[in-house]
Amino acid sequence: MQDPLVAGLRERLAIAPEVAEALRAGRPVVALESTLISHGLPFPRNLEVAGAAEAAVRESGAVPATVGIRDGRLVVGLDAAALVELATADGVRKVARPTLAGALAAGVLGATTVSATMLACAAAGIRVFATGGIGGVHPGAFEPAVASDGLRRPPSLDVSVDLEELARTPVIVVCAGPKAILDVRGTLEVLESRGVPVVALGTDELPGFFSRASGIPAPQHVPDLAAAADLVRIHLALGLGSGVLLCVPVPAADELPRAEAMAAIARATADAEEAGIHGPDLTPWVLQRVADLTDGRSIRANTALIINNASVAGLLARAI
Ligand code: PSU
Ligand code: MN
Repeated sequence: MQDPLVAGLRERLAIAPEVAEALRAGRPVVALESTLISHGLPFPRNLEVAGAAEAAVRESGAVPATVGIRDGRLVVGLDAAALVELATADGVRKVARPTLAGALAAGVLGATTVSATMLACAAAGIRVFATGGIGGVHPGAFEPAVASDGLRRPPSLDVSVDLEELARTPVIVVCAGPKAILDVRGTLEVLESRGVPVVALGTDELPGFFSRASGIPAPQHVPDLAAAADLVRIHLALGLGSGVLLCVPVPAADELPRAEAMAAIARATADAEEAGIHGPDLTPWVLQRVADLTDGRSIRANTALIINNASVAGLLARAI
């Protein structure tokens, strides 16, 4: 990222004292996003996960910094009261790169997605960030969909700005793979075109978000954390400008069997089309529908993978 951009963003940061001190001393810091709290998981699970992800980062020996927006500032290191507000308030704004200035101007409470959280990381000097899954290419983004009324809908062109951010901001994003509700192959193609390394940890298959497997070979893989840290260090040192997507499988005990996940996702995606859900509302709507269709088992997987990613990110931040 260009320095003038970071400088402008830096003026908008409010960094918590503990995080600022750790950054000054060169101690490891892991950023966490807040859209999964406000839009990705239901209360009270969302609040539990927010706390558990921070605790997992600490147990790994790093300082957690959950990112959000309030009073015209990008807050890096939200306090407990702010986390409660994000988890419970109605109408929290979902803020990404295109809506960042609007949310800052309005002075509203906002939750940052992967793209906005990466921007905060770049400005604050945080190199490692943990989330659940990234946004990507939605099914039907590039091909016309046939709706149940028999009418052909034009391609939606719905590609998450998360992919653009990974292409232009040098931050390491630890996730459990692109969210399985996406066109995962299409998402990998866009990431490759845009120069983003996608690296699976401890498996040669791309992790499938709710399930450990996706049936898709990982573009790159490393056997362990030390190897991941080497790759990441070299990537950052090359100055290529892009981020890295490190994909970690959901813990085996908490995964959703792949067949069950795929069936629920297919149904939820069709229901979203039927209900006319589009744009930024689509991801939260489909995740909620998948949760209903699996009697909450998807939420158990989603919760476990977020906490596991936070823990791995903490270890990675220490290793680099
Ligand atoms: N990870 C989760 N649940 C979520 C998200 C990530 O486990 O809800 C959020 C992230 O903030 C991601 C966003 O950036 O979903 C993608 O939204 P969209 O498809 O509208 O770009
Ligand atoms: Mn979208």
